[in-house]
Amino acid sequence: MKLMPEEVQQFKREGYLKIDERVIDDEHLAVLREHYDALFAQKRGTIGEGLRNLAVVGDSESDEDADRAEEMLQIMEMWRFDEEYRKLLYHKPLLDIAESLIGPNIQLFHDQALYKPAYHGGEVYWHQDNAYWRCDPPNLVSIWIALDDADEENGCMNVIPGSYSEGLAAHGRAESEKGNVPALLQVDADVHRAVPVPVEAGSAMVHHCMTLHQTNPNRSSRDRRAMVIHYMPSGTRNGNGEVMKDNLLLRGELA
Ligand SMILES: O=C(O)CCC(=O)C(=O)O
Repeated sequence: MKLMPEEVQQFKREGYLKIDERVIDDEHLAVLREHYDALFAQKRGTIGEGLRNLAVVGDSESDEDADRAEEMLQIMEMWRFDEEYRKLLYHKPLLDIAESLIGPNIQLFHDQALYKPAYHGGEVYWHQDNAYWRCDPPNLVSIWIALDDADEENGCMNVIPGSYSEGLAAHGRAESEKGNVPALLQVDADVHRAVPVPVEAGSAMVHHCMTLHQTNPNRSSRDRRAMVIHYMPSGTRNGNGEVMKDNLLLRGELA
């Protein structure tokens, strides 16, 4: 499922792309949903052990006074917990998309499940992924896979087209987490330039690690389950300047 040249051009212009074809069929989607729900159920109540609530308000997620009325739940490194998610890293349609954008030698940076529950799903503030990651060169791409229909009502992605080529914006600490470590970041984005990217279940969008993006709270009656895989060209350096040679090689060769 290599991208067409005009799709690659669109990505190069805008820093994001909605993938028109399904990347996950119905049968596969049912399995991924089942395993996703099972992992979130298993980890409920274990904040700090792989599960985070990015919407928590307070000094820390474990703080007894923290307000957890909103939930923007995250499990990092799903592939380490579940074989179906490990296999997903090697799913051909996804790697073909990544290869079209970053070339044949592809390593995993990391993956994450981002679950915005119905009625009380929290916001993710405007940010560029590389404000967190500080990777060099900043050429990573993320495939954001919808496990439920994601639209403006339940918190689909919003992006600022073209922002990826405008440099790293000055991010501040997000208010919600106050003194918490690791802190969430946020930036004042020009929201007039923002466009929503609704994605149907089983489909995906891809964004560049310098693209400004955000998701709104979910006040709808529908869950918004999503899975994101962050791919990097082999040879990418981390924020300490080290080549990440130990990250999983998903396709091709180590640089
Ligand atoms: O899924 C979300 O709500 C946020 C996604 C995001 O920030 C990302 O994929 O980098």
